Amino acid sequence: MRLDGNIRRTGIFIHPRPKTAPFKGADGCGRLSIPPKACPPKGVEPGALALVGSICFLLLSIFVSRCYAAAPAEIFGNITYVIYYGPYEEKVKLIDGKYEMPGYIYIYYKDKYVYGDFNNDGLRDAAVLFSESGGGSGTFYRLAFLINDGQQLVHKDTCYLGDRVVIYSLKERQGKVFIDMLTHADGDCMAGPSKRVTNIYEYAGISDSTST
Ligand SMILES: [Ca+2]
Repeated sequence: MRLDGNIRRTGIFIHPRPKTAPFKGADGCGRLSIPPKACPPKGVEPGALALVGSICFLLLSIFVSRCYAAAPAEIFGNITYVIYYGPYEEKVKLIDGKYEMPGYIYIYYKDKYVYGDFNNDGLRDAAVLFSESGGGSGTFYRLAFLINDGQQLVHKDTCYLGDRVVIYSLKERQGKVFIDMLTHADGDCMAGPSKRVTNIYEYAGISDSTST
């Protein structure tokens, strides 16, 4: 109570004692300190674990599939092929899918192949599409049979597919190669084949041809 600017003490007020004693720190001095927080136990939700596992599996699958897909291009694009000129033959080694001798010969691996046992010896062989030209307008497509000799694939035989034909796909069935392609009908210009056929080739030559 305020009276004429002075404070008149009417009694002693005692603050009630707190029911809970203040926290004393580790030093026991009674100073307030922040008690260490107890970390809640950490755990991984089963759903999160499954998601991480799925992502890892997907990434691994992509990696493996790319490695598997890249291998044939590296093999068939860096192998020695035998090229024929009438009675002559020449061995050329492709590097990164090509062999170029300007003004003379150009060989390209065409990124199509199929595996199979083409000589029936139990070892897996390959049939590979490549093109050949001398720098003019002609582009001659050939199917190379690469026979497994037990250690490596060796170019042993070649089937001529045509000049400026269009190759859609190669498939293997019972040791033969089925090629879905466009070849020339009567009246077609060389740059515009229009006749769609499935030709069947086997090691040592063409065996059949059917129009589709
Ligand atoms: Ca074989």
